[in-house]
Amino acid sequence: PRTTDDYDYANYHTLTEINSFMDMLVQENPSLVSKIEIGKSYEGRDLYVLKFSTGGTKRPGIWIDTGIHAREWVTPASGTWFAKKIVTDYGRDPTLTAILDKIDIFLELVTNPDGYEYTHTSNRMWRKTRRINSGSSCVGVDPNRNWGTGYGGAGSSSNPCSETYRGPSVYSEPEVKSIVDFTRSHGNLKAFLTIHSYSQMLLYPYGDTSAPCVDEAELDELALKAATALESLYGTKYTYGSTFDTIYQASGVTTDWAYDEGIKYSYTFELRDKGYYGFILPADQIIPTAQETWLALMVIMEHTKNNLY
Ligand code: PAY
Ligand code: ZN
Repeated sequence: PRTTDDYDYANYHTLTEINSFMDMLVQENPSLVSKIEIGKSYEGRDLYVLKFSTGGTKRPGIWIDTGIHAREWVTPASGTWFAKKIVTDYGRDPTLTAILDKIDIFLELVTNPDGYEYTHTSNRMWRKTRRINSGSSCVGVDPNRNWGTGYGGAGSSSNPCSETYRGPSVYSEPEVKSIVDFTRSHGNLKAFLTIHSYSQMLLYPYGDTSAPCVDEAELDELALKAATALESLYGTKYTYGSTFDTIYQASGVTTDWAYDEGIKYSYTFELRDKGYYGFILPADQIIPTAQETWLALMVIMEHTKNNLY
């Protein structure tokens, strides 16, 4: 494709194709979209974040990441669709326009590029980063067990061969550390939305403990509204609640960290399906998945805009 209008949103794409999508989007919408490099992956690939901003200085921000787990292909595919949706709807859809007139959106499409590339070249079911672990023949760290809150606890593994290996130390993965550094230097993120698949769930803190977070009532009510909006389009049913109560104990996860950094609206999405196809979701479900998820994202983003803190 030579423009983002020609891009095939209904199919899965390689890292190279997604990178060229980002460049086209920036080129076509220079006053709305820019591309930031927040660091480099373990294997040296650039970590890119799309910034959607209509101006201002240090406006409040909303973070969205997709593709932190390599095999969860529907997530970067949906993220790409979200990016196009934002540039299409800004100035046309009043709700999105009002959000972007106050808030910047940061979108990292391929948060684990080494792993993503590996799922295209070698092993479609790869989850982790591609770190070489000293003293082990097993490769990779789970980038969703490597964050500072609850790091090392139950619900993560010290075994490099495990799919939930937490890594040699907290923030050891450059893919994670780059987001930590970006978030802290920005200092004004108000929502942090990390997108996974599969399970059809909307999860909020905590994952490492059954103790409720202090904002649980508000996060739960907002999750209900977001899940209701999502379901309204195609009837896709989500369950929601804390990670601990809803899926399982998981420690060192993104949302627990983001929440404890002071970012109240911190959620993990688990997109389609509930396990029939699992990670190998057929490509004809990409656009419907993105469309329904967008409705939930809009609910959370609008609530964030109306409840800045
Ligand atoms: O961040 O809420 C969280 C933790 C839950 C996810 C995790 O284990 O990292 C859930 C799994 C994921 O998306 O990675 C669920 C999928 C189906 C899996 O790999 O088990
Ligand atoms: Zn995941």
